[in-house]
Amino acid sequence: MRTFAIKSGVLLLAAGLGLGAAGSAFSAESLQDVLKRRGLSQQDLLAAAKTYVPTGKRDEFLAFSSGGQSGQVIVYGIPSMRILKYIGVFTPEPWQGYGFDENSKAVLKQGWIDGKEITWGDTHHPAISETNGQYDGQFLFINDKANPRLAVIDLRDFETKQIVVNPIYKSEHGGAFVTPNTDYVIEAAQYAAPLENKKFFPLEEFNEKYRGGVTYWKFDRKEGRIDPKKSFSVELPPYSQDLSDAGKGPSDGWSFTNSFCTERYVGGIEKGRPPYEAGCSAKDTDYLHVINWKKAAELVAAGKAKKINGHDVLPIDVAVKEGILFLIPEPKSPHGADVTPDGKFIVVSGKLDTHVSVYSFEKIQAAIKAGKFESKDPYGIPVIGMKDALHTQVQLGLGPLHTQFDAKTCVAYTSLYVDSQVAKWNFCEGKVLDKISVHYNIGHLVTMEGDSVAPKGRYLVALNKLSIDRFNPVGPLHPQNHQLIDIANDKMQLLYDMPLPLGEPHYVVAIEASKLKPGVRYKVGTDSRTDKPHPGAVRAGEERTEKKGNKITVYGTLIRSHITPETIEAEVGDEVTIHLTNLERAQDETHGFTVSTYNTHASVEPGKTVTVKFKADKEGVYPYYCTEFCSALHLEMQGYLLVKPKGWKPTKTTMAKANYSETDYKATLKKVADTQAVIDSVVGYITSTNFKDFPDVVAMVEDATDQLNKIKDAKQKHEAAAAQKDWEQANLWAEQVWQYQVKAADIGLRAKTYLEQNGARKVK
Ligand code: CUK
Ligand code: CUA
Repeated sequence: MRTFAIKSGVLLLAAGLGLGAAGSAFSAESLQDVLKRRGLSQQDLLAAAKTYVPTGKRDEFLAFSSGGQSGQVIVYGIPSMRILKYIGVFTPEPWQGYGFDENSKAVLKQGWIDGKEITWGDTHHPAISETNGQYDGQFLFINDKANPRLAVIDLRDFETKQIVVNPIYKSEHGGAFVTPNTDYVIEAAQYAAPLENKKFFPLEEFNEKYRGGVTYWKFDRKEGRIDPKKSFSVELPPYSQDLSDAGKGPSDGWSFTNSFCTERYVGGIEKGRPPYEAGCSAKDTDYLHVINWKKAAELVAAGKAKKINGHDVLPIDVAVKEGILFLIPEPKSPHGADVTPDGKFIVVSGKLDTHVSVYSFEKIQAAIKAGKFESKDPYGIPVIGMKDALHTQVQLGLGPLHTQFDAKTCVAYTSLYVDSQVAKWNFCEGKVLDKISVHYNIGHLVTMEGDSVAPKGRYLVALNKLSIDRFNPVGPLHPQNHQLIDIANDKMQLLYDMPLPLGEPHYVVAIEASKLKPGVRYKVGTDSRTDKPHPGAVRAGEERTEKKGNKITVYGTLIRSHITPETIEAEVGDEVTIHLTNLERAQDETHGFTVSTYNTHASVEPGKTVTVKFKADKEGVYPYYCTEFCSALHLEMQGYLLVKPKGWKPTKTTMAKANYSETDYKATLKKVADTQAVIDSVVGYITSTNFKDFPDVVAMVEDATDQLNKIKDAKQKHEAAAAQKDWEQANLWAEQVWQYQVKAADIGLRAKTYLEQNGARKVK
C-alpha cells in the first residue's frame, strides 16, 4: 500500500535498502534442482520456455474465444494462455456492470425476443473484422445459436455495442463469418422452422412450410454497427444449414454453407419413429450451399426480395432463376466449410466420413458456366456433380471437423474429433504431413489469423470437448481444455494445457497483438455503449441533484476518493436516476458504484458516464459506495441514500462532533508538511526527466495536478477555521488537504515507477 509509504517516505527508503541486502544472503535453487524436485523433463522445460512470458512482457497474439454457454467472450494471450478479459455479450456480467446499469441494459434489451428478456446465450463463432481479407483488429462479432442473435464488439474498448436478433430464424449456427472487407457478416440458420414469426405448422408439413436460410448482415464500419435495414437473407430448403465461410480472392463475392440432415428427416421416437440421429445421417451425402451474395445483394436492391417479418428475403425460386444458388453433394453429415487463404478451395470435413473434401472454386465456376448439373434438388436448385467440383479428397482419420491454415503455402490443420488428434496436411497435393494427439475429442482448432488471407502460423490451439485426466478434479463438470501446440516446425509439439471454466469454446480467433490499439480512457462524459456524449455527464463543480415530482435525477461524479454527491435524499416511491461520470484520466482508475439492496452496479472507467436507475420503493437507509479498490481511501468512497417516509420532518438538525483540539490540528499540519516533502521530491524526479514523451505519464501528472489544485480551497477553509479557533473544522479541512496530497503522491509515485521502468532519460 503506497500511502503507508508516503506517511513516512524516509522509513520506506530505509526498509527498501534493508530488504535488498537481506535477500542476497539466501542461495537460490539451480535449474537442475527445480527439474528434479518437480519431476520435469527436458521436453517440459522446452515447452515451458516456449510459453512462459516473463513479468512485464506481453503476448504475441490475442485470442478471442467463444465463452459457449456463458454467452460471453474470453480474451487470452498466446503463448502464455493468460486470461485477460471476459467480455459480457449476451448475458449480464456483474464486474463490468453489464446488465446492471441502464446503458448496458439498453444493449442487452436489443437482444430481447418477442418482448421477452433472454439472459443466456450459446455463443459459437467469433469473427474479427477484415480489410482486404486480413484481420484489422477493429471489431469482433459473435453469434448466439440458441436464440438466433449476433453481437458487435468494438475492439477500441472491448465492449459490446449492439445485439441484433435474426428476424426469420428460430436457431442459427453458421455465423459469425465476415466477408473480406466486412461489408457483411454471415449468419446461417440451423434447425429449420417456419420463417414467419409466431406461425405454427405441423411437422407433417416440414418439407413445404419449414425453411432454412443464410442472412447477410450489412455492417456499417463508420458507425461501428450493423444496419438491419440494409441486411437481407437468402431462403434455403429445410436442410440443417451448418457452418459458413465467405469467399476471398478469386472467390470473393461468394459464400459457402454446408448442411446436415438434408434427408429432411423428422423424428418422433415417442410415436415409434426412428430417432433423428438415425434419420438425419441415412444418406451418404448432404449439400454444400454455394451462393453468390454480391449478386444476391443487387437483386435485393432491385426489389426482388419479399418481406418476411419486415426483413428482405430472396426466395429460393428467384435465387434459382437468377443463377445465384447452387448445391454440391458433400460426404457425410459434414461439419466445417473453410475457404483456403488463397480463396481457391473450400475444405469440407466429413464428420462421419474419414475424408476432407477439397472443392475447387474454379471447377465450381466452370460447371456453373457450362450449365453442367447432375440434377436438381426437390426445391429446383441445380446440383453440381461432386466429381465436377472436387479438387481432391484426403483421408485424415475419424471424425474430421474443422480446418485452419498455416503461413506455409498449402498447409492446413484439421481437427479429428473421434481420433482426438490434429492432422497437419497439404491441401494442394492432398497428403498427410503429421498428426498429434490431443486430450480429448477436439472440436474447433485455431491457428494465428488462420482463417484470413494471410495466416501467421506459429501456434495452434486445440479446443477439446473433454478434459478427463488433465486437471485436478473439480466434480463431475470438468473444465474445458485449450491445448497450445507449437506448429513452427515440421513436427507439432504440445506445449500447454489451459483449463477454462466458463463454457464450451466452439471457436476462437487469434490476432497479432500489435494490430489491436485499445484506448485507456474515454473522452470525459462518454456513454461507452453508444460511443456518444452521455446526456447525464457533468464536469467537476457541475454536480447537482434535481427533483421533479417523484423523479430524482442525480448528476454526480467520481474521483479518488470521493463520490459527489455524498447524500441522496428521497421519499418512498421516488424514481431515482443517478448519472455518474468518472473524472479520472489516470489509467486503470476505475470506480464502481452500487446502492445497497437495489440490485444495481456500474463500472465507471476513466472518462465514462454511466446511469443507474431504480425505484426507491422501501423506506430506510441504504449506503452506496465505490466497489473498486481505487485508492487507499477507497473504503471511504461512500455515501447514503436516505429513503424517508412520506411527509417526514427532521427533529434533530446538528451532527455529532469529534471534539478535535488545537493539538490535533497542529499534528495534522505536520503530517501535511511531511507529505509535501515527499511530493516535492517525486515532482523533482519527474520534471528532471523527459516525462512529456510518455502520454500515460502526462495524463497522470494532469490528474495529480488536479488534486493539488484543490488544496488551495481546503487550505483557506482550515486557516479560516483556525483563526476562529474552530479546531473541529480546522482539523477536518486540514485532513482534506492531506487527502488531496495523498492522491497526488499516489499518482506521482506511479508515474515515477513508470518512468523508471520505461527508460526515461534525465534532461536536467
Ligand atoms: S461448432 Cu462447436 S465444434 Cu458450433 Cu463451429 Cu464445430
Ligand atoms: Cu473509487 Cu473505490
